[in-house]
Amino acid sequence: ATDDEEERSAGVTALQKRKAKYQKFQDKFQCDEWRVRAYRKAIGTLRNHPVKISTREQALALPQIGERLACKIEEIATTNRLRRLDNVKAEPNDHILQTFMQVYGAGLAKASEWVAQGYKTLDELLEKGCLSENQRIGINHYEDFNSRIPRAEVAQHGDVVRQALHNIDPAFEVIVGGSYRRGAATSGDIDCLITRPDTTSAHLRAVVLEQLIPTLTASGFLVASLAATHKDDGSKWHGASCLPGRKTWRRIDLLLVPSDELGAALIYFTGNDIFNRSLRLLASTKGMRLNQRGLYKGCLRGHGREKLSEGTLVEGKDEKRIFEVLGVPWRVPEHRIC
Ligand code: DCP
Ligand code: MG
Ligand code: MN
Repeated sequence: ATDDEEERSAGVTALQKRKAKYQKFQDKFQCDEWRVRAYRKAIGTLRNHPVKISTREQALALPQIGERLACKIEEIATTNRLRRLDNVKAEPNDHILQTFMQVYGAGLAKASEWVAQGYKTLDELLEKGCLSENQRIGINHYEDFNSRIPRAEVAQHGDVVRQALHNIDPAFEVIVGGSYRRGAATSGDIDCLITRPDTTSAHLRAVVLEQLIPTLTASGFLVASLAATHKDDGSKWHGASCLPGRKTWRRIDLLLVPSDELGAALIYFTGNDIFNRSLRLLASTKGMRLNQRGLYKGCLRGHGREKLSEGTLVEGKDEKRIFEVLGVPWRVPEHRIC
């Protein structure tokens, strides 16, 4: 289920970060690997020594410790620091890494890879880098995707989607979620929840993928398709949109929500992410489970919080009711910031 997947993907991201960090460390010190080994041996020696070593002479008397290391040991033992380390500057590549990480579709792993390959600018990457189609779009629209979208413009994008859907079937509803629903003055992207009473998710998907998206692509509003997922019946489409007469491309997410799940989806896609996390945690402490499709009870968990049984659906449709069952006073979207 989605909440567990998310915890897992957060775990994976953390692992990737650690790996990139380690990689960077490794790249930097590759040339003097012997020095790392020397330090490791010296550390081992010091650890095994029964009394604290505080002078150069004492250190020199030990195995695996030479003149230069002995001096450093004395400095650390007497001043509690190593002056040489005070001058170690932040990695010169850090700002390049930061730049690359903000390319849509590139995570820390990809960005580190580009840095390791020696790329220094986005232009260099465009020219010579090995890029996926989405990464190329991400770089070509780097400024666009990294600038905040004024609230009024977010609403306009939502209006275009709503209008096009109403032309297909007036029963469809579009709710702009995410930071916009929380009342933010600017948003990073446009999160459109698309729903319709009494509809299966297969029907939602058919209308959106086979009618809405082609229509809005033909009209020039949808300018790129970046990713689509249809796991577990839940459907998301990620892309880019551009208002008529404008040049700036915006990131837009279309989230297909069967009406039975609207309440849970509203909670999930309104966020913010930290608020969601704390609601999920609260649910699990009450023996329930909350995800973007509903609130479930009788969900058995093992010692590591791993799921042993799915549980039964308590509420999915009604946002307020989900708060009620959880025992949380209703919070307007504007106050769902942690
Ligand atoms: N979400 C979440 N956990 C994540 C990612 C998203 O719970 N790891 C939920 C909460 C978010 C919502 O999805 O509010 C929409 O995700 P966005 O990434 O679009 O984030 P926001 O809309 O909140 O902020 P922004 O203005 O940056 O788009
Ligand atoms: Mg958003
Ligand atoms: Mn989004």
